Amino acid sequence: MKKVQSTCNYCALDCNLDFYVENDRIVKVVPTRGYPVNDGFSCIKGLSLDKQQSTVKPNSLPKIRKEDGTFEEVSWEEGFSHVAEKIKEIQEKYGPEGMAGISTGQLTLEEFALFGHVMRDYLKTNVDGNTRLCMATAVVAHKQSYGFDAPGYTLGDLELSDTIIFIGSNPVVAHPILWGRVLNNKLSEKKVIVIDPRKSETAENADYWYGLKWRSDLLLFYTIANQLIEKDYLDHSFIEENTEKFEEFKEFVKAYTLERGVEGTGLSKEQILELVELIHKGKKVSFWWTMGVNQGYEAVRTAQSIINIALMTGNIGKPGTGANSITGQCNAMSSRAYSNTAVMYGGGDFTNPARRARIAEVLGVREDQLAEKSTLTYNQIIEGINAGNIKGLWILCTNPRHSWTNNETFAEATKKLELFIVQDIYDTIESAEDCTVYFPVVPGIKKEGTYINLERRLSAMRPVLPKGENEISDYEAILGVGKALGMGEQLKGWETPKDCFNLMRECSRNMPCDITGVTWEGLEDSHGIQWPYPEGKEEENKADERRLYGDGKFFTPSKKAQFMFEEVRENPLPCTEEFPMVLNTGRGSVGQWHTQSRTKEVKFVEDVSIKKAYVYMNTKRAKENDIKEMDKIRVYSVNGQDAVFHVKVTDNVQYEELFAPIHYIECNKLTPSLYDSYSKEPSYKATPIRFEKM
Ligand SMILES: Nc1nc2c(c(=O)[nH]1)N[C@H]1C(S)=C(S)[C@@H](COP(=O)(O)OP(=O)(O)OC[C@H]3O[C@@H](n4cnc5c(=O)[nH]c(N)nc54)[C@H](O)[C@@H]3O)O[C@H]1N2
Ligand SMILES: Nc1nc2c(c(=O)[nH]1)N[C@H]1C(S)=C(S)[C@@H](COP(=O)(O)OP(=O)(O)OC[C@H]3O[C@@H](n4cnc5c(=O)[nH]c(N)nc54)[C@H](O)[C@@H]3O)O[C@H]1N2
Ligand code: SF4
Ligand SMILES: [Mo]
Repeated sequence: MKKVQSTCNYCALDCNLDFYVENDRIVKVVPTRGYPVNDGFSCIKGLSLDKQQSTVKPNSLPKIRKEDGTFEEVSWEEGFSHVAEKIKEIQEKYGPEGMAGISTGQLTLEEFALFGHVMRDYLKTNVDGNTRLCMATAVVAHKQSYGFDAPGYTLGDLELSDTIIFIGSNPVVAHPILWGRVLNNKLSEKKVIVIDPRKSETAENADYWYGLKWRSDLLLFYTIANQLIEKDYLDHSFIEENTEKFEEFKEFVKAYTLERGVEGTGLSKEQILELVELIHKGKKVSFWWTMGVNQGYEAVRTAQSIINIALMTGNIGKPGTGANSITGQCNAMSSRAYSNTAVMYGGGDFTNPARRARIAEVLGVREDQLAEKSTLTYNQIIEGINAGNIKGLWILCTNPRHSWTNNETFAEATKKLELFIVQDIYDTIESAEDCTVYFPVVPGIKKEGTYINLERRLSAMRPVLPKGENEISDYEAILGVGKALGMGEQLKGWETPKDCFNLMRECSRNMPCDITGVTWEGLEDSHGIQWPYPEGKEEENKADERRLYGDGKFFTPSKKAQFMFEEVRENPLPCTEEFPMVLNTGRGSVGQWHTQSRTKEVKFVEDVSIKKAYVYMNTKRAKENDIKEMDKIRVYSVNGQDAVFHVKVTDNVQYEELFAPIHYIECNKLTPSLYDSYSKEPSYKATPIRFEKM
């Protein structure tokens, strides 16, 4: 029996798994013992990866839609030349930006690096990622506060922290192995605190739950900051030596009185003061945030209000501390630095002359052969299609017809496209319904490449099974189109994922995310390697777990972290008499993954999960409306849409709230086209609604 160690390509933990293979069949999946992230454990999704060998159709060929609307199967060569011709035609007719792409945080580093090269460098088009729906807020917050998009923690910090505060984060469901690390923490003084309007599965298992009013986190953290200052619960020397703009911040938060905090957050004075004391008394306080923070209309400032608290109390860079953003998708961290979308390979702006020169040198091209600017954002791409300016779209490893906010606007957009390429492992996804070309590619178990997890750890994906006849990977599909487009010399050095990895390593040299010491072979069967890992410094970086900011130095020009703040804004989409309640949305269960295209891989879940869209409703509200478990309601949204849901009755959501799992397409039919002003991440979590019993 052969054993192959590879990476789980669902969530951002990037657990490593040992696949045992006999006669080209996976017979057993065992979480890798001794791997620092998941040491012999994993969740049900990782354990089910072997199911891909039967759920993904083997030996599929590309499909092109004919005039009569039916599909014709063609060879890969025909598929590539058809797509290349269509792209050229569109760019001739509508200009380079008449074509666009949507990338992902779930492919390998090498795959979206190549996609970015073909689409952005060569075709001069726009490509944004589904990471925009997810991590864009944290990216902008990090860049402004720390000077680089560099989450500094290591997962071991969860085991060392005496006060662990989760904000808008539900790891019991969304990051079970991370929650396992919390359980590993045996400190007698350990306290787990959850800040979430909903009594989530994590809140149910925490020591403290603060069920604040939705979208009031920014107000809460400014109120807390003001209290910490008034009580002088500060780390003065850290503030003095390692931060800037504290005095301005101090003045600014004076207006955020306890009374104002109580009124706006719905928490009591005692609750807020208790939280202040918990933060003060903790010796190693860590803050962990996820989508409850990232997906709002003032999300960047909210993330930074958490960073500010960590900075002013000196809870950063030391064991068990940090203002820590938890990433969602398995490779969002690679996508952020290596997709050539918002920043250049390895980080740095498209307008930075030194970076342009360096990247051109590494890729062996002229500077004018590199993308000239940061991409249009996801919302601008969809709006561009609907306005008739963009006529071609290529999406890979994402299902926006379901996951995009106000998702009927995506359905409307795709009908206007002359070329719509969908590249996926399942042709049954909602987004494929209107595609003009479908590219079937092999799943993770047949691919090779690199993943970077939430704590900056690189790990290897290696083929567990061989590819069958006609079967190709995402990398090969993108390369095929690049060649058909006539990229020629510009693809030199990109022949294989390993070649691409070596280019990306060079692009990272001397950047905060330097990975020049990592080698393709060195990553295999390893414990993974956290960046930075520069060449020549392997010995001093050999520890399995490393964190950033231990020396109090950040990546800004002054090396000091910045206090970033701005007045709390009035909610642009408040509840009204017509829409008096809010729709909260998020992950439903451990086994369900986003748009559920992959749920069939998790057989136990597929068998038991609810097939129809549902919402959670507060018991009192249900009683008042004579609604019983699994009754149907119609929910009307402020965006003008409505949809039918079954009801599950619970005390864990607020009276004014419904909570919809995102795994059903109805959910995002109702979410609005509202974004954070800086990150352009959708505000998915608080849509004004009303409902009607059916
Ligand atoms: N099983 C499973 N695991 C997953 C995923 C999956 O689809 N399925 N997806 C992965 C991905 S890509 C991501 S990004 C992560 C997401 O991981 P999480 O962000 O942890 O999950 P969510 O359920 O989206 O949202 C977390 C919480 O935010 C809360 N929230 C809503 N509004 C507010 C608010 O105003 N303030 C505060 N403080 N909280 C609020 C919600 O009630 C919810 O409990 O999960 C990853 N893991
Ligand atoms: N209301 C609301 N909406 C949300 C969120 C929310 O909290 N609330 N969360 C948002 C977030 S954080 C995220 S990350 C997005 C996720 O949204 P999506 O990215 O649209 O969701 P997925 O279902 O993960 O889509 C991944 C697709 O890739 C395919 N796939 C799997 N493996 C491969 C492969 O190797 N190659 C290729 N080419 N395809 C593959 C799968 O079949 C699937 O169709 O949803 C966002 N939408
Ligand atoms: S916790 Fe995340 S990475 Fe680990 S097995 Fe589960 S889905 Fe995969
Ligand atoms: Mo995500």
